[in-house]
Amino acid sequence: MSEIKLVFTGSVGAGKTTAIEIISEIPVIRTDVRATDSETAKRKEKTTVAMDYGELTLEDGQKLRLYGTPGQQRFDYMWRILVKGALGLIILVDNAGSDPIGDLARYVDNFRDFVSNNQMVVGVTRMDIASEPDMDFYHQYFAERGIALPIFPVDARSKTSVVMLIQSLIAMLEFS
Ligand SMILES: Nc1nc2c(ncn2[C@@H]2O[C@H](COP(=O)(O)OP(=O)(O)OP(=O)(O)O)[C@@H](O)[C@H]2O)c(=O)[nH]1
Ligand SMILES: [Mg+2]
Repeated sequence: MSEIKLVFTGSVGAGKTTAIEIISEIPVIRTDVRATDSETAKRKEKTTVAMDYGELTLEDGQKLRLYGTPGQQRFDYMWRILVKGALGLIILVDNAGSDPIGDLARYVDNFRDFVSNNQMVVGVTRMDIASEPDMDFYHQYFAERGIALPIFPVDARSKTSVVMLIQSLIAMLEFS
């Protein structure tokens, strides 16, 4: 594996753009614009409308191409375009959102075709703002539905935190 394409997806404001910015070794190509719909605008000033793109080379020389999707459902055509050729998916969920479990369930469902042939990890962000639901709750919710999901708490503003999440995804790819 010389180059690996990974895609960050997940709910509006979960930290996809932030995560790619913090780990990318090149200036990130981003397509953030001022949020126009009231639902997004009350949560954050800017939102991704097409994609983010960054790159990261791991210590062993493995090069990662990192793509971020828009969170807003109305741009879901971009989700399908961006996952083409990707080997792994990272779903970020904003734990301080109004329905984090529902958000995650929707993304898992949306990407179920991709996930049946590829690997996926979940990062739950903003747990410092909202500690509930906790990790046990997430694990139990998906286990009860027969969905095996590696779920980790992450802070999208922390390079170590995001790199750890990516390392776990890469490890899953290597052993799959
Ligand atoms: N307190 C806290 N803030 C966080 C954490 N992770 C991310 N953030 C903040 O949450 C915001 C996330 O914004 P973006 O990175 O634009 O989110 P996005 O997922 O790209 O959103 P869309 O492109 O609109 O879908 C930023 O202000 C981050 O600084 C966290 O763990 N704790
Ligand atoms: Mg974004």
